[in-house]
Amino acid sequence: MHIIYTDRHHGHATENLVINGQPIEYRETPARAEAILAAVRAAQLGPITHPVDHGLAPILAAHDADFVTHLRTAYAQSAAYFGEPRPVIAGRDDVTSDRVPRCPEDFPGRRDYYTYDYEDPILEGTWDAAYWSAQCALTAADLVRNGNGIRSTYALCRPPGHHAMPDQYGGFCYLNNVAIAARSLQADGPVAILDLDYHHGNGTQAIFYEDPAALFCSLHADPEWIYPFFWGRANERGAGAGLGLNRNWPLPLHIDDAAYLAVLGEALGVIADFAPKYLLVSLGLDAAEGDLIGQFRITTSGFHAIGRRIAALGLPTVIVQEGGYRLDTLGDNAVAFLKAFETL
Ligand code: Q9C
Ligand code: ZN
Repeated sequence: MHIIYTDRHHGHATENLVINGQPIEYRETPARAEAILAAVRAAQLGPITHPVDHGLAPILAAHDADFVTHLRTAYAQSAAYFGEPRPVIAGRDDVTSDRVPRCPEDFPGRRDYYTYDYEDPILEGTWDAAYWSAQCALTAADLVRNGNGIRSTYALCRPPGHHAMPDQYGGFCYLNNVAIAARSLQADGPVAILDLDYHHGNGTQAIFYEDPAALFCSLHADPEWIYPFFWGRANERGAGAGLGLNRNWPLPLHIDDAAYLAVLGEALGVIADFAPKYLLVSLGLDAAEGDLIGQFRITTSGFHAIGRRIAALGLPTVIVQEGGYRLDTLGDNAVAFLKAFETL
């Protein structure tokens, strides 16, 4: 298993965010990636290499140019507007699916326009971290595409990506790493994306909603109760030429291994029928038992079983890291999942 990682995420780090006067714990920390890195290194899963710089072009295949410009420049825009550098945080206190029809001219208006929630800071190092996180996914995709007998790769991405929409960030995500990698692989043929994060992959869903060359399947906590609330219901089936190629499985909040594996079997059947050239997996380890944000009960052996079922599809597979917040089991769960691909 080839693993792609860089420490460029370290500049995107905060633990004491203040949102509308309230201190909140920001759990999407550098320690997450470090815990996984230490575990995959100790398990000797394979070479760990740096991402190759693909530039902005493949990012712009998944995101709008004005949005990418905003992400790249928001920190400096904010410093100029307020007369001092400070974290960029939206001026609302809840997730919203509402949006003003056009991007406002003033900075606070622009700041809020490009995000649909409220707890994702843009710090001095956020653009750099998000850019290199996307490059990790792109490099992982290249290795599978170029063959050389490589059947599966793992992009140890941070920050995560699957909540990032074509032109809005949210859910700790800025650039949609898995979508960017998927778009690059689509040059060779249709792709399937399987999203295992505890939360619905609303960003990935939005990017491919009308795309006939991408199947999106997501298993996640029921958005009736759980973030991102406005997206992830079973009746969201795609549109236009992509109608039927978006599939959501909203699940009960405390689902265990056995019940999860049964639903996964359904999703894998849908993927097998689609017969994609490549499979991409959004690996959210926040489905784990005892996660600090998620409430599912997937065990370490459960993650191995999930990996085995997916590997049994026999598809060239790019695995992209998403959420996962329980630091003491994160590494073991990642290794358990990834080990299932050793025989692919
Ligand atoms: N008090 C990912 O897992 N809301 N994003 C959490 C915690 C946002 C999760 C509230 C959850 C976003 C990639
Ligand atoms: Zn998540």
